[in-house]
Amino acid sequence: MSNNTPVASYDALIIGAGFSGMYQLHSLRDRLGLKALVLEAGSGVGGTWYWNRYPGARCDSESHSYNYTFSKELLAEWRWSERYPEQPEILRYLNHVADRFDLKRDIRFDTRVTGARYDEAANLWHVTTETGERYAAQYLITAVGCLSTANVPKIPGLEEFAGDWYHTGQWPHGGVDFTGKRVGQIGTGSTGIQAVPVIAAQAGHLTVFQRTANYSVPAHNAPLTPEFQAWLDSNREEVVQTMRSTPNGHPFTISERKVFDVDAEERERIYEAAWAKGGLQFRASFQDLLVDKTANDTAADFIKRKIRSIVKDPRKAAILSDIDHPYAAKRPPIDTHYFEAYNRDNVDIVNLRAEPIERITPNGIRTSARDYPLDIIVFATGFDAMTGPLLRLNIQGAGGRKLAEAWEAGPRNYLGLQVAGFPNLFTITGPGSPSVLCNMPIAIEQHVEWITDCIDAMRKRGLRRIETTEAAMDGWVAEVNRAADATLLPQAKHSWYLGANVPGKPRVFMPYAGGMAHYRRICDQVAAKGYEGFVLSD
Ligand code: N01
Repeated sequence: MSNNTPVASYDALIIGAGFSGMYQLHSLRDRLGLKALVLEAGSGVGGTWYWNRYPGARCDSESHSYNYTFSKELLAEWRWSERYPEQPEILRYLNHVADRFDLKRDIRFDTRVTGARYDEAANLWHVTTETGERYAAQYLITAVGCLSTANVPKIPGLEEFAGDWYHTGQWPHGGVDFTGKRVGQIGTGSTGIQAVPVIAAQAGHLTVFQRTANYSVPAHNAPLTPEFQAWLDSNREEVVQTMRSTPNGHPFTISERKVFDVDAEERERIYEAAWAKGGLQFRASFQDLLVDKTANDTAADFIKRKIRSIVKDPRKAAILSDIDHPYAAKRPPIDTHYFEAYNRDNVDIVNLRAEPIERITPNGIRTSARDYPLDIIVFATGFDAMTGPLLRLNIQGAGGRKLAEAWEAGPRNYLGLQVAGFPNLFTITGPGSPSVLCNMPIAIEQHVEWITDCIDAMRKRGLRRIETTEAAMDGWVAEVNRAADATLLPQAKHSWYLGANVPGKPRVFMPYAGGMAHYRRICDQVAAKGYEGFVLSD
């Protein structure tokens, strides 16, 4: 990059044009009248939904809850077609929003941020891009999502593989033709579980390489009926209120009953009904599923029995139901005929706990037991979650301190929103906020609105700089740990919530498990007390 490149100046720069960045742009530009610009690596809006085009990609939140709620008109005019929205439909929705609010004129596409440096003297953030552009702004807001840095495991030999390989989070826009191919898929998280039945239906043969067996509950996806739409039209306000008042931001409430309030027969009936209904609300059947291991065991046992009853081959059933963590301690997937796919003759499963992958050869995957010849390898291996997308921006705060240094032992911040030493930098759905433990649009809207209100309050008071303190961060990190330790979530040792899926990453429970509604109250109180825990100056 040449230093002669002119610097384009803004009040605020936003990185990423997904759900967060789009709403942040709308809020700062159209509500506060700021000069704001979004820098986006992709060629279109959508973020997660721009990149994740793998077979079967669909949201696990129900469609009528997976949208913005800030505009009544927008809510009323958009019609989802199915119970769970498919990736192309979500992308159409986000394009509709971008066009409706005329956002694209202030988004620079094909612009990947490669560095951001805070200039103390000028109180400005300087941002550089892969294409050599230079930008400056008073506020820098990251809207990069929690799951946008693909994790391709460093398996020896990948570069020698003679076939094709793909990561689900960087899927080719033209799709992949699996017809007649021998496909190997590594990974059985939410993504892998969505992809298996769709790939299986097309491929000659599919071998699934499973390291950690996983629970899944049927999604029971179906077209939305006119009756449901009519109900939604007359109950929209209540649905939004429910989403804003529950711990997880979904449009259903968590039952108040506990597992052992009912006898075994009644419990079985409740689980059967939840299974028949399908979806993420299975975990809302009882209030203590995520805090009491003995209670959780009853749900875990129910699902394991379901797996064994669906999967006909006892060997495959044993591998799939040998699950080592409490139900929902890892993000619980929902599926469309996932376990049923293993009843097909062209689908097999390999237990990597018994025969680990040794290397990739030109012809396929070699485990400690044998070679699996393959034409295509699909990495459904997840993401360097939460911290990965932030760290790869190469952010340097006051005194040139790198975010990577500040977070060497894991993410430390205040409210998931700010890091001491990085003034005027806000991280939407950063680690330490409810984010991935919540229906994302609800978490995103709360952060965007809080940041917007904060900047508005500063401007009204003639203030230009906001920075959190080490003490505030210490207190918040303790609260994040307390909230996680009050649940069974840290018990899943192979969870990306803990960073355990990326070798060498510090093991820290990253999202805030205290619940979205509680978190919202904390943030509101902080603001009401004049932004307690932050130092504001001019
Ligand atoms: O990723 P994951 P994902 N060798 O990290 C395995 C969201 N999402 O893309 O468990 C062998 O969950 C890994 O094994 P293990 C959702 O929040 C949302 O599926 O680490 N295997 C695991 O099986 C979700 O939680 C929707 O032992 C390796 C898998 O790969 C998040 O995205 C839809 C390996 C990775 O699972 C991430 O899901 C889909 C290795 N070296 C996803 N490395 C919605 O509906 C990793 N694995 C909104």
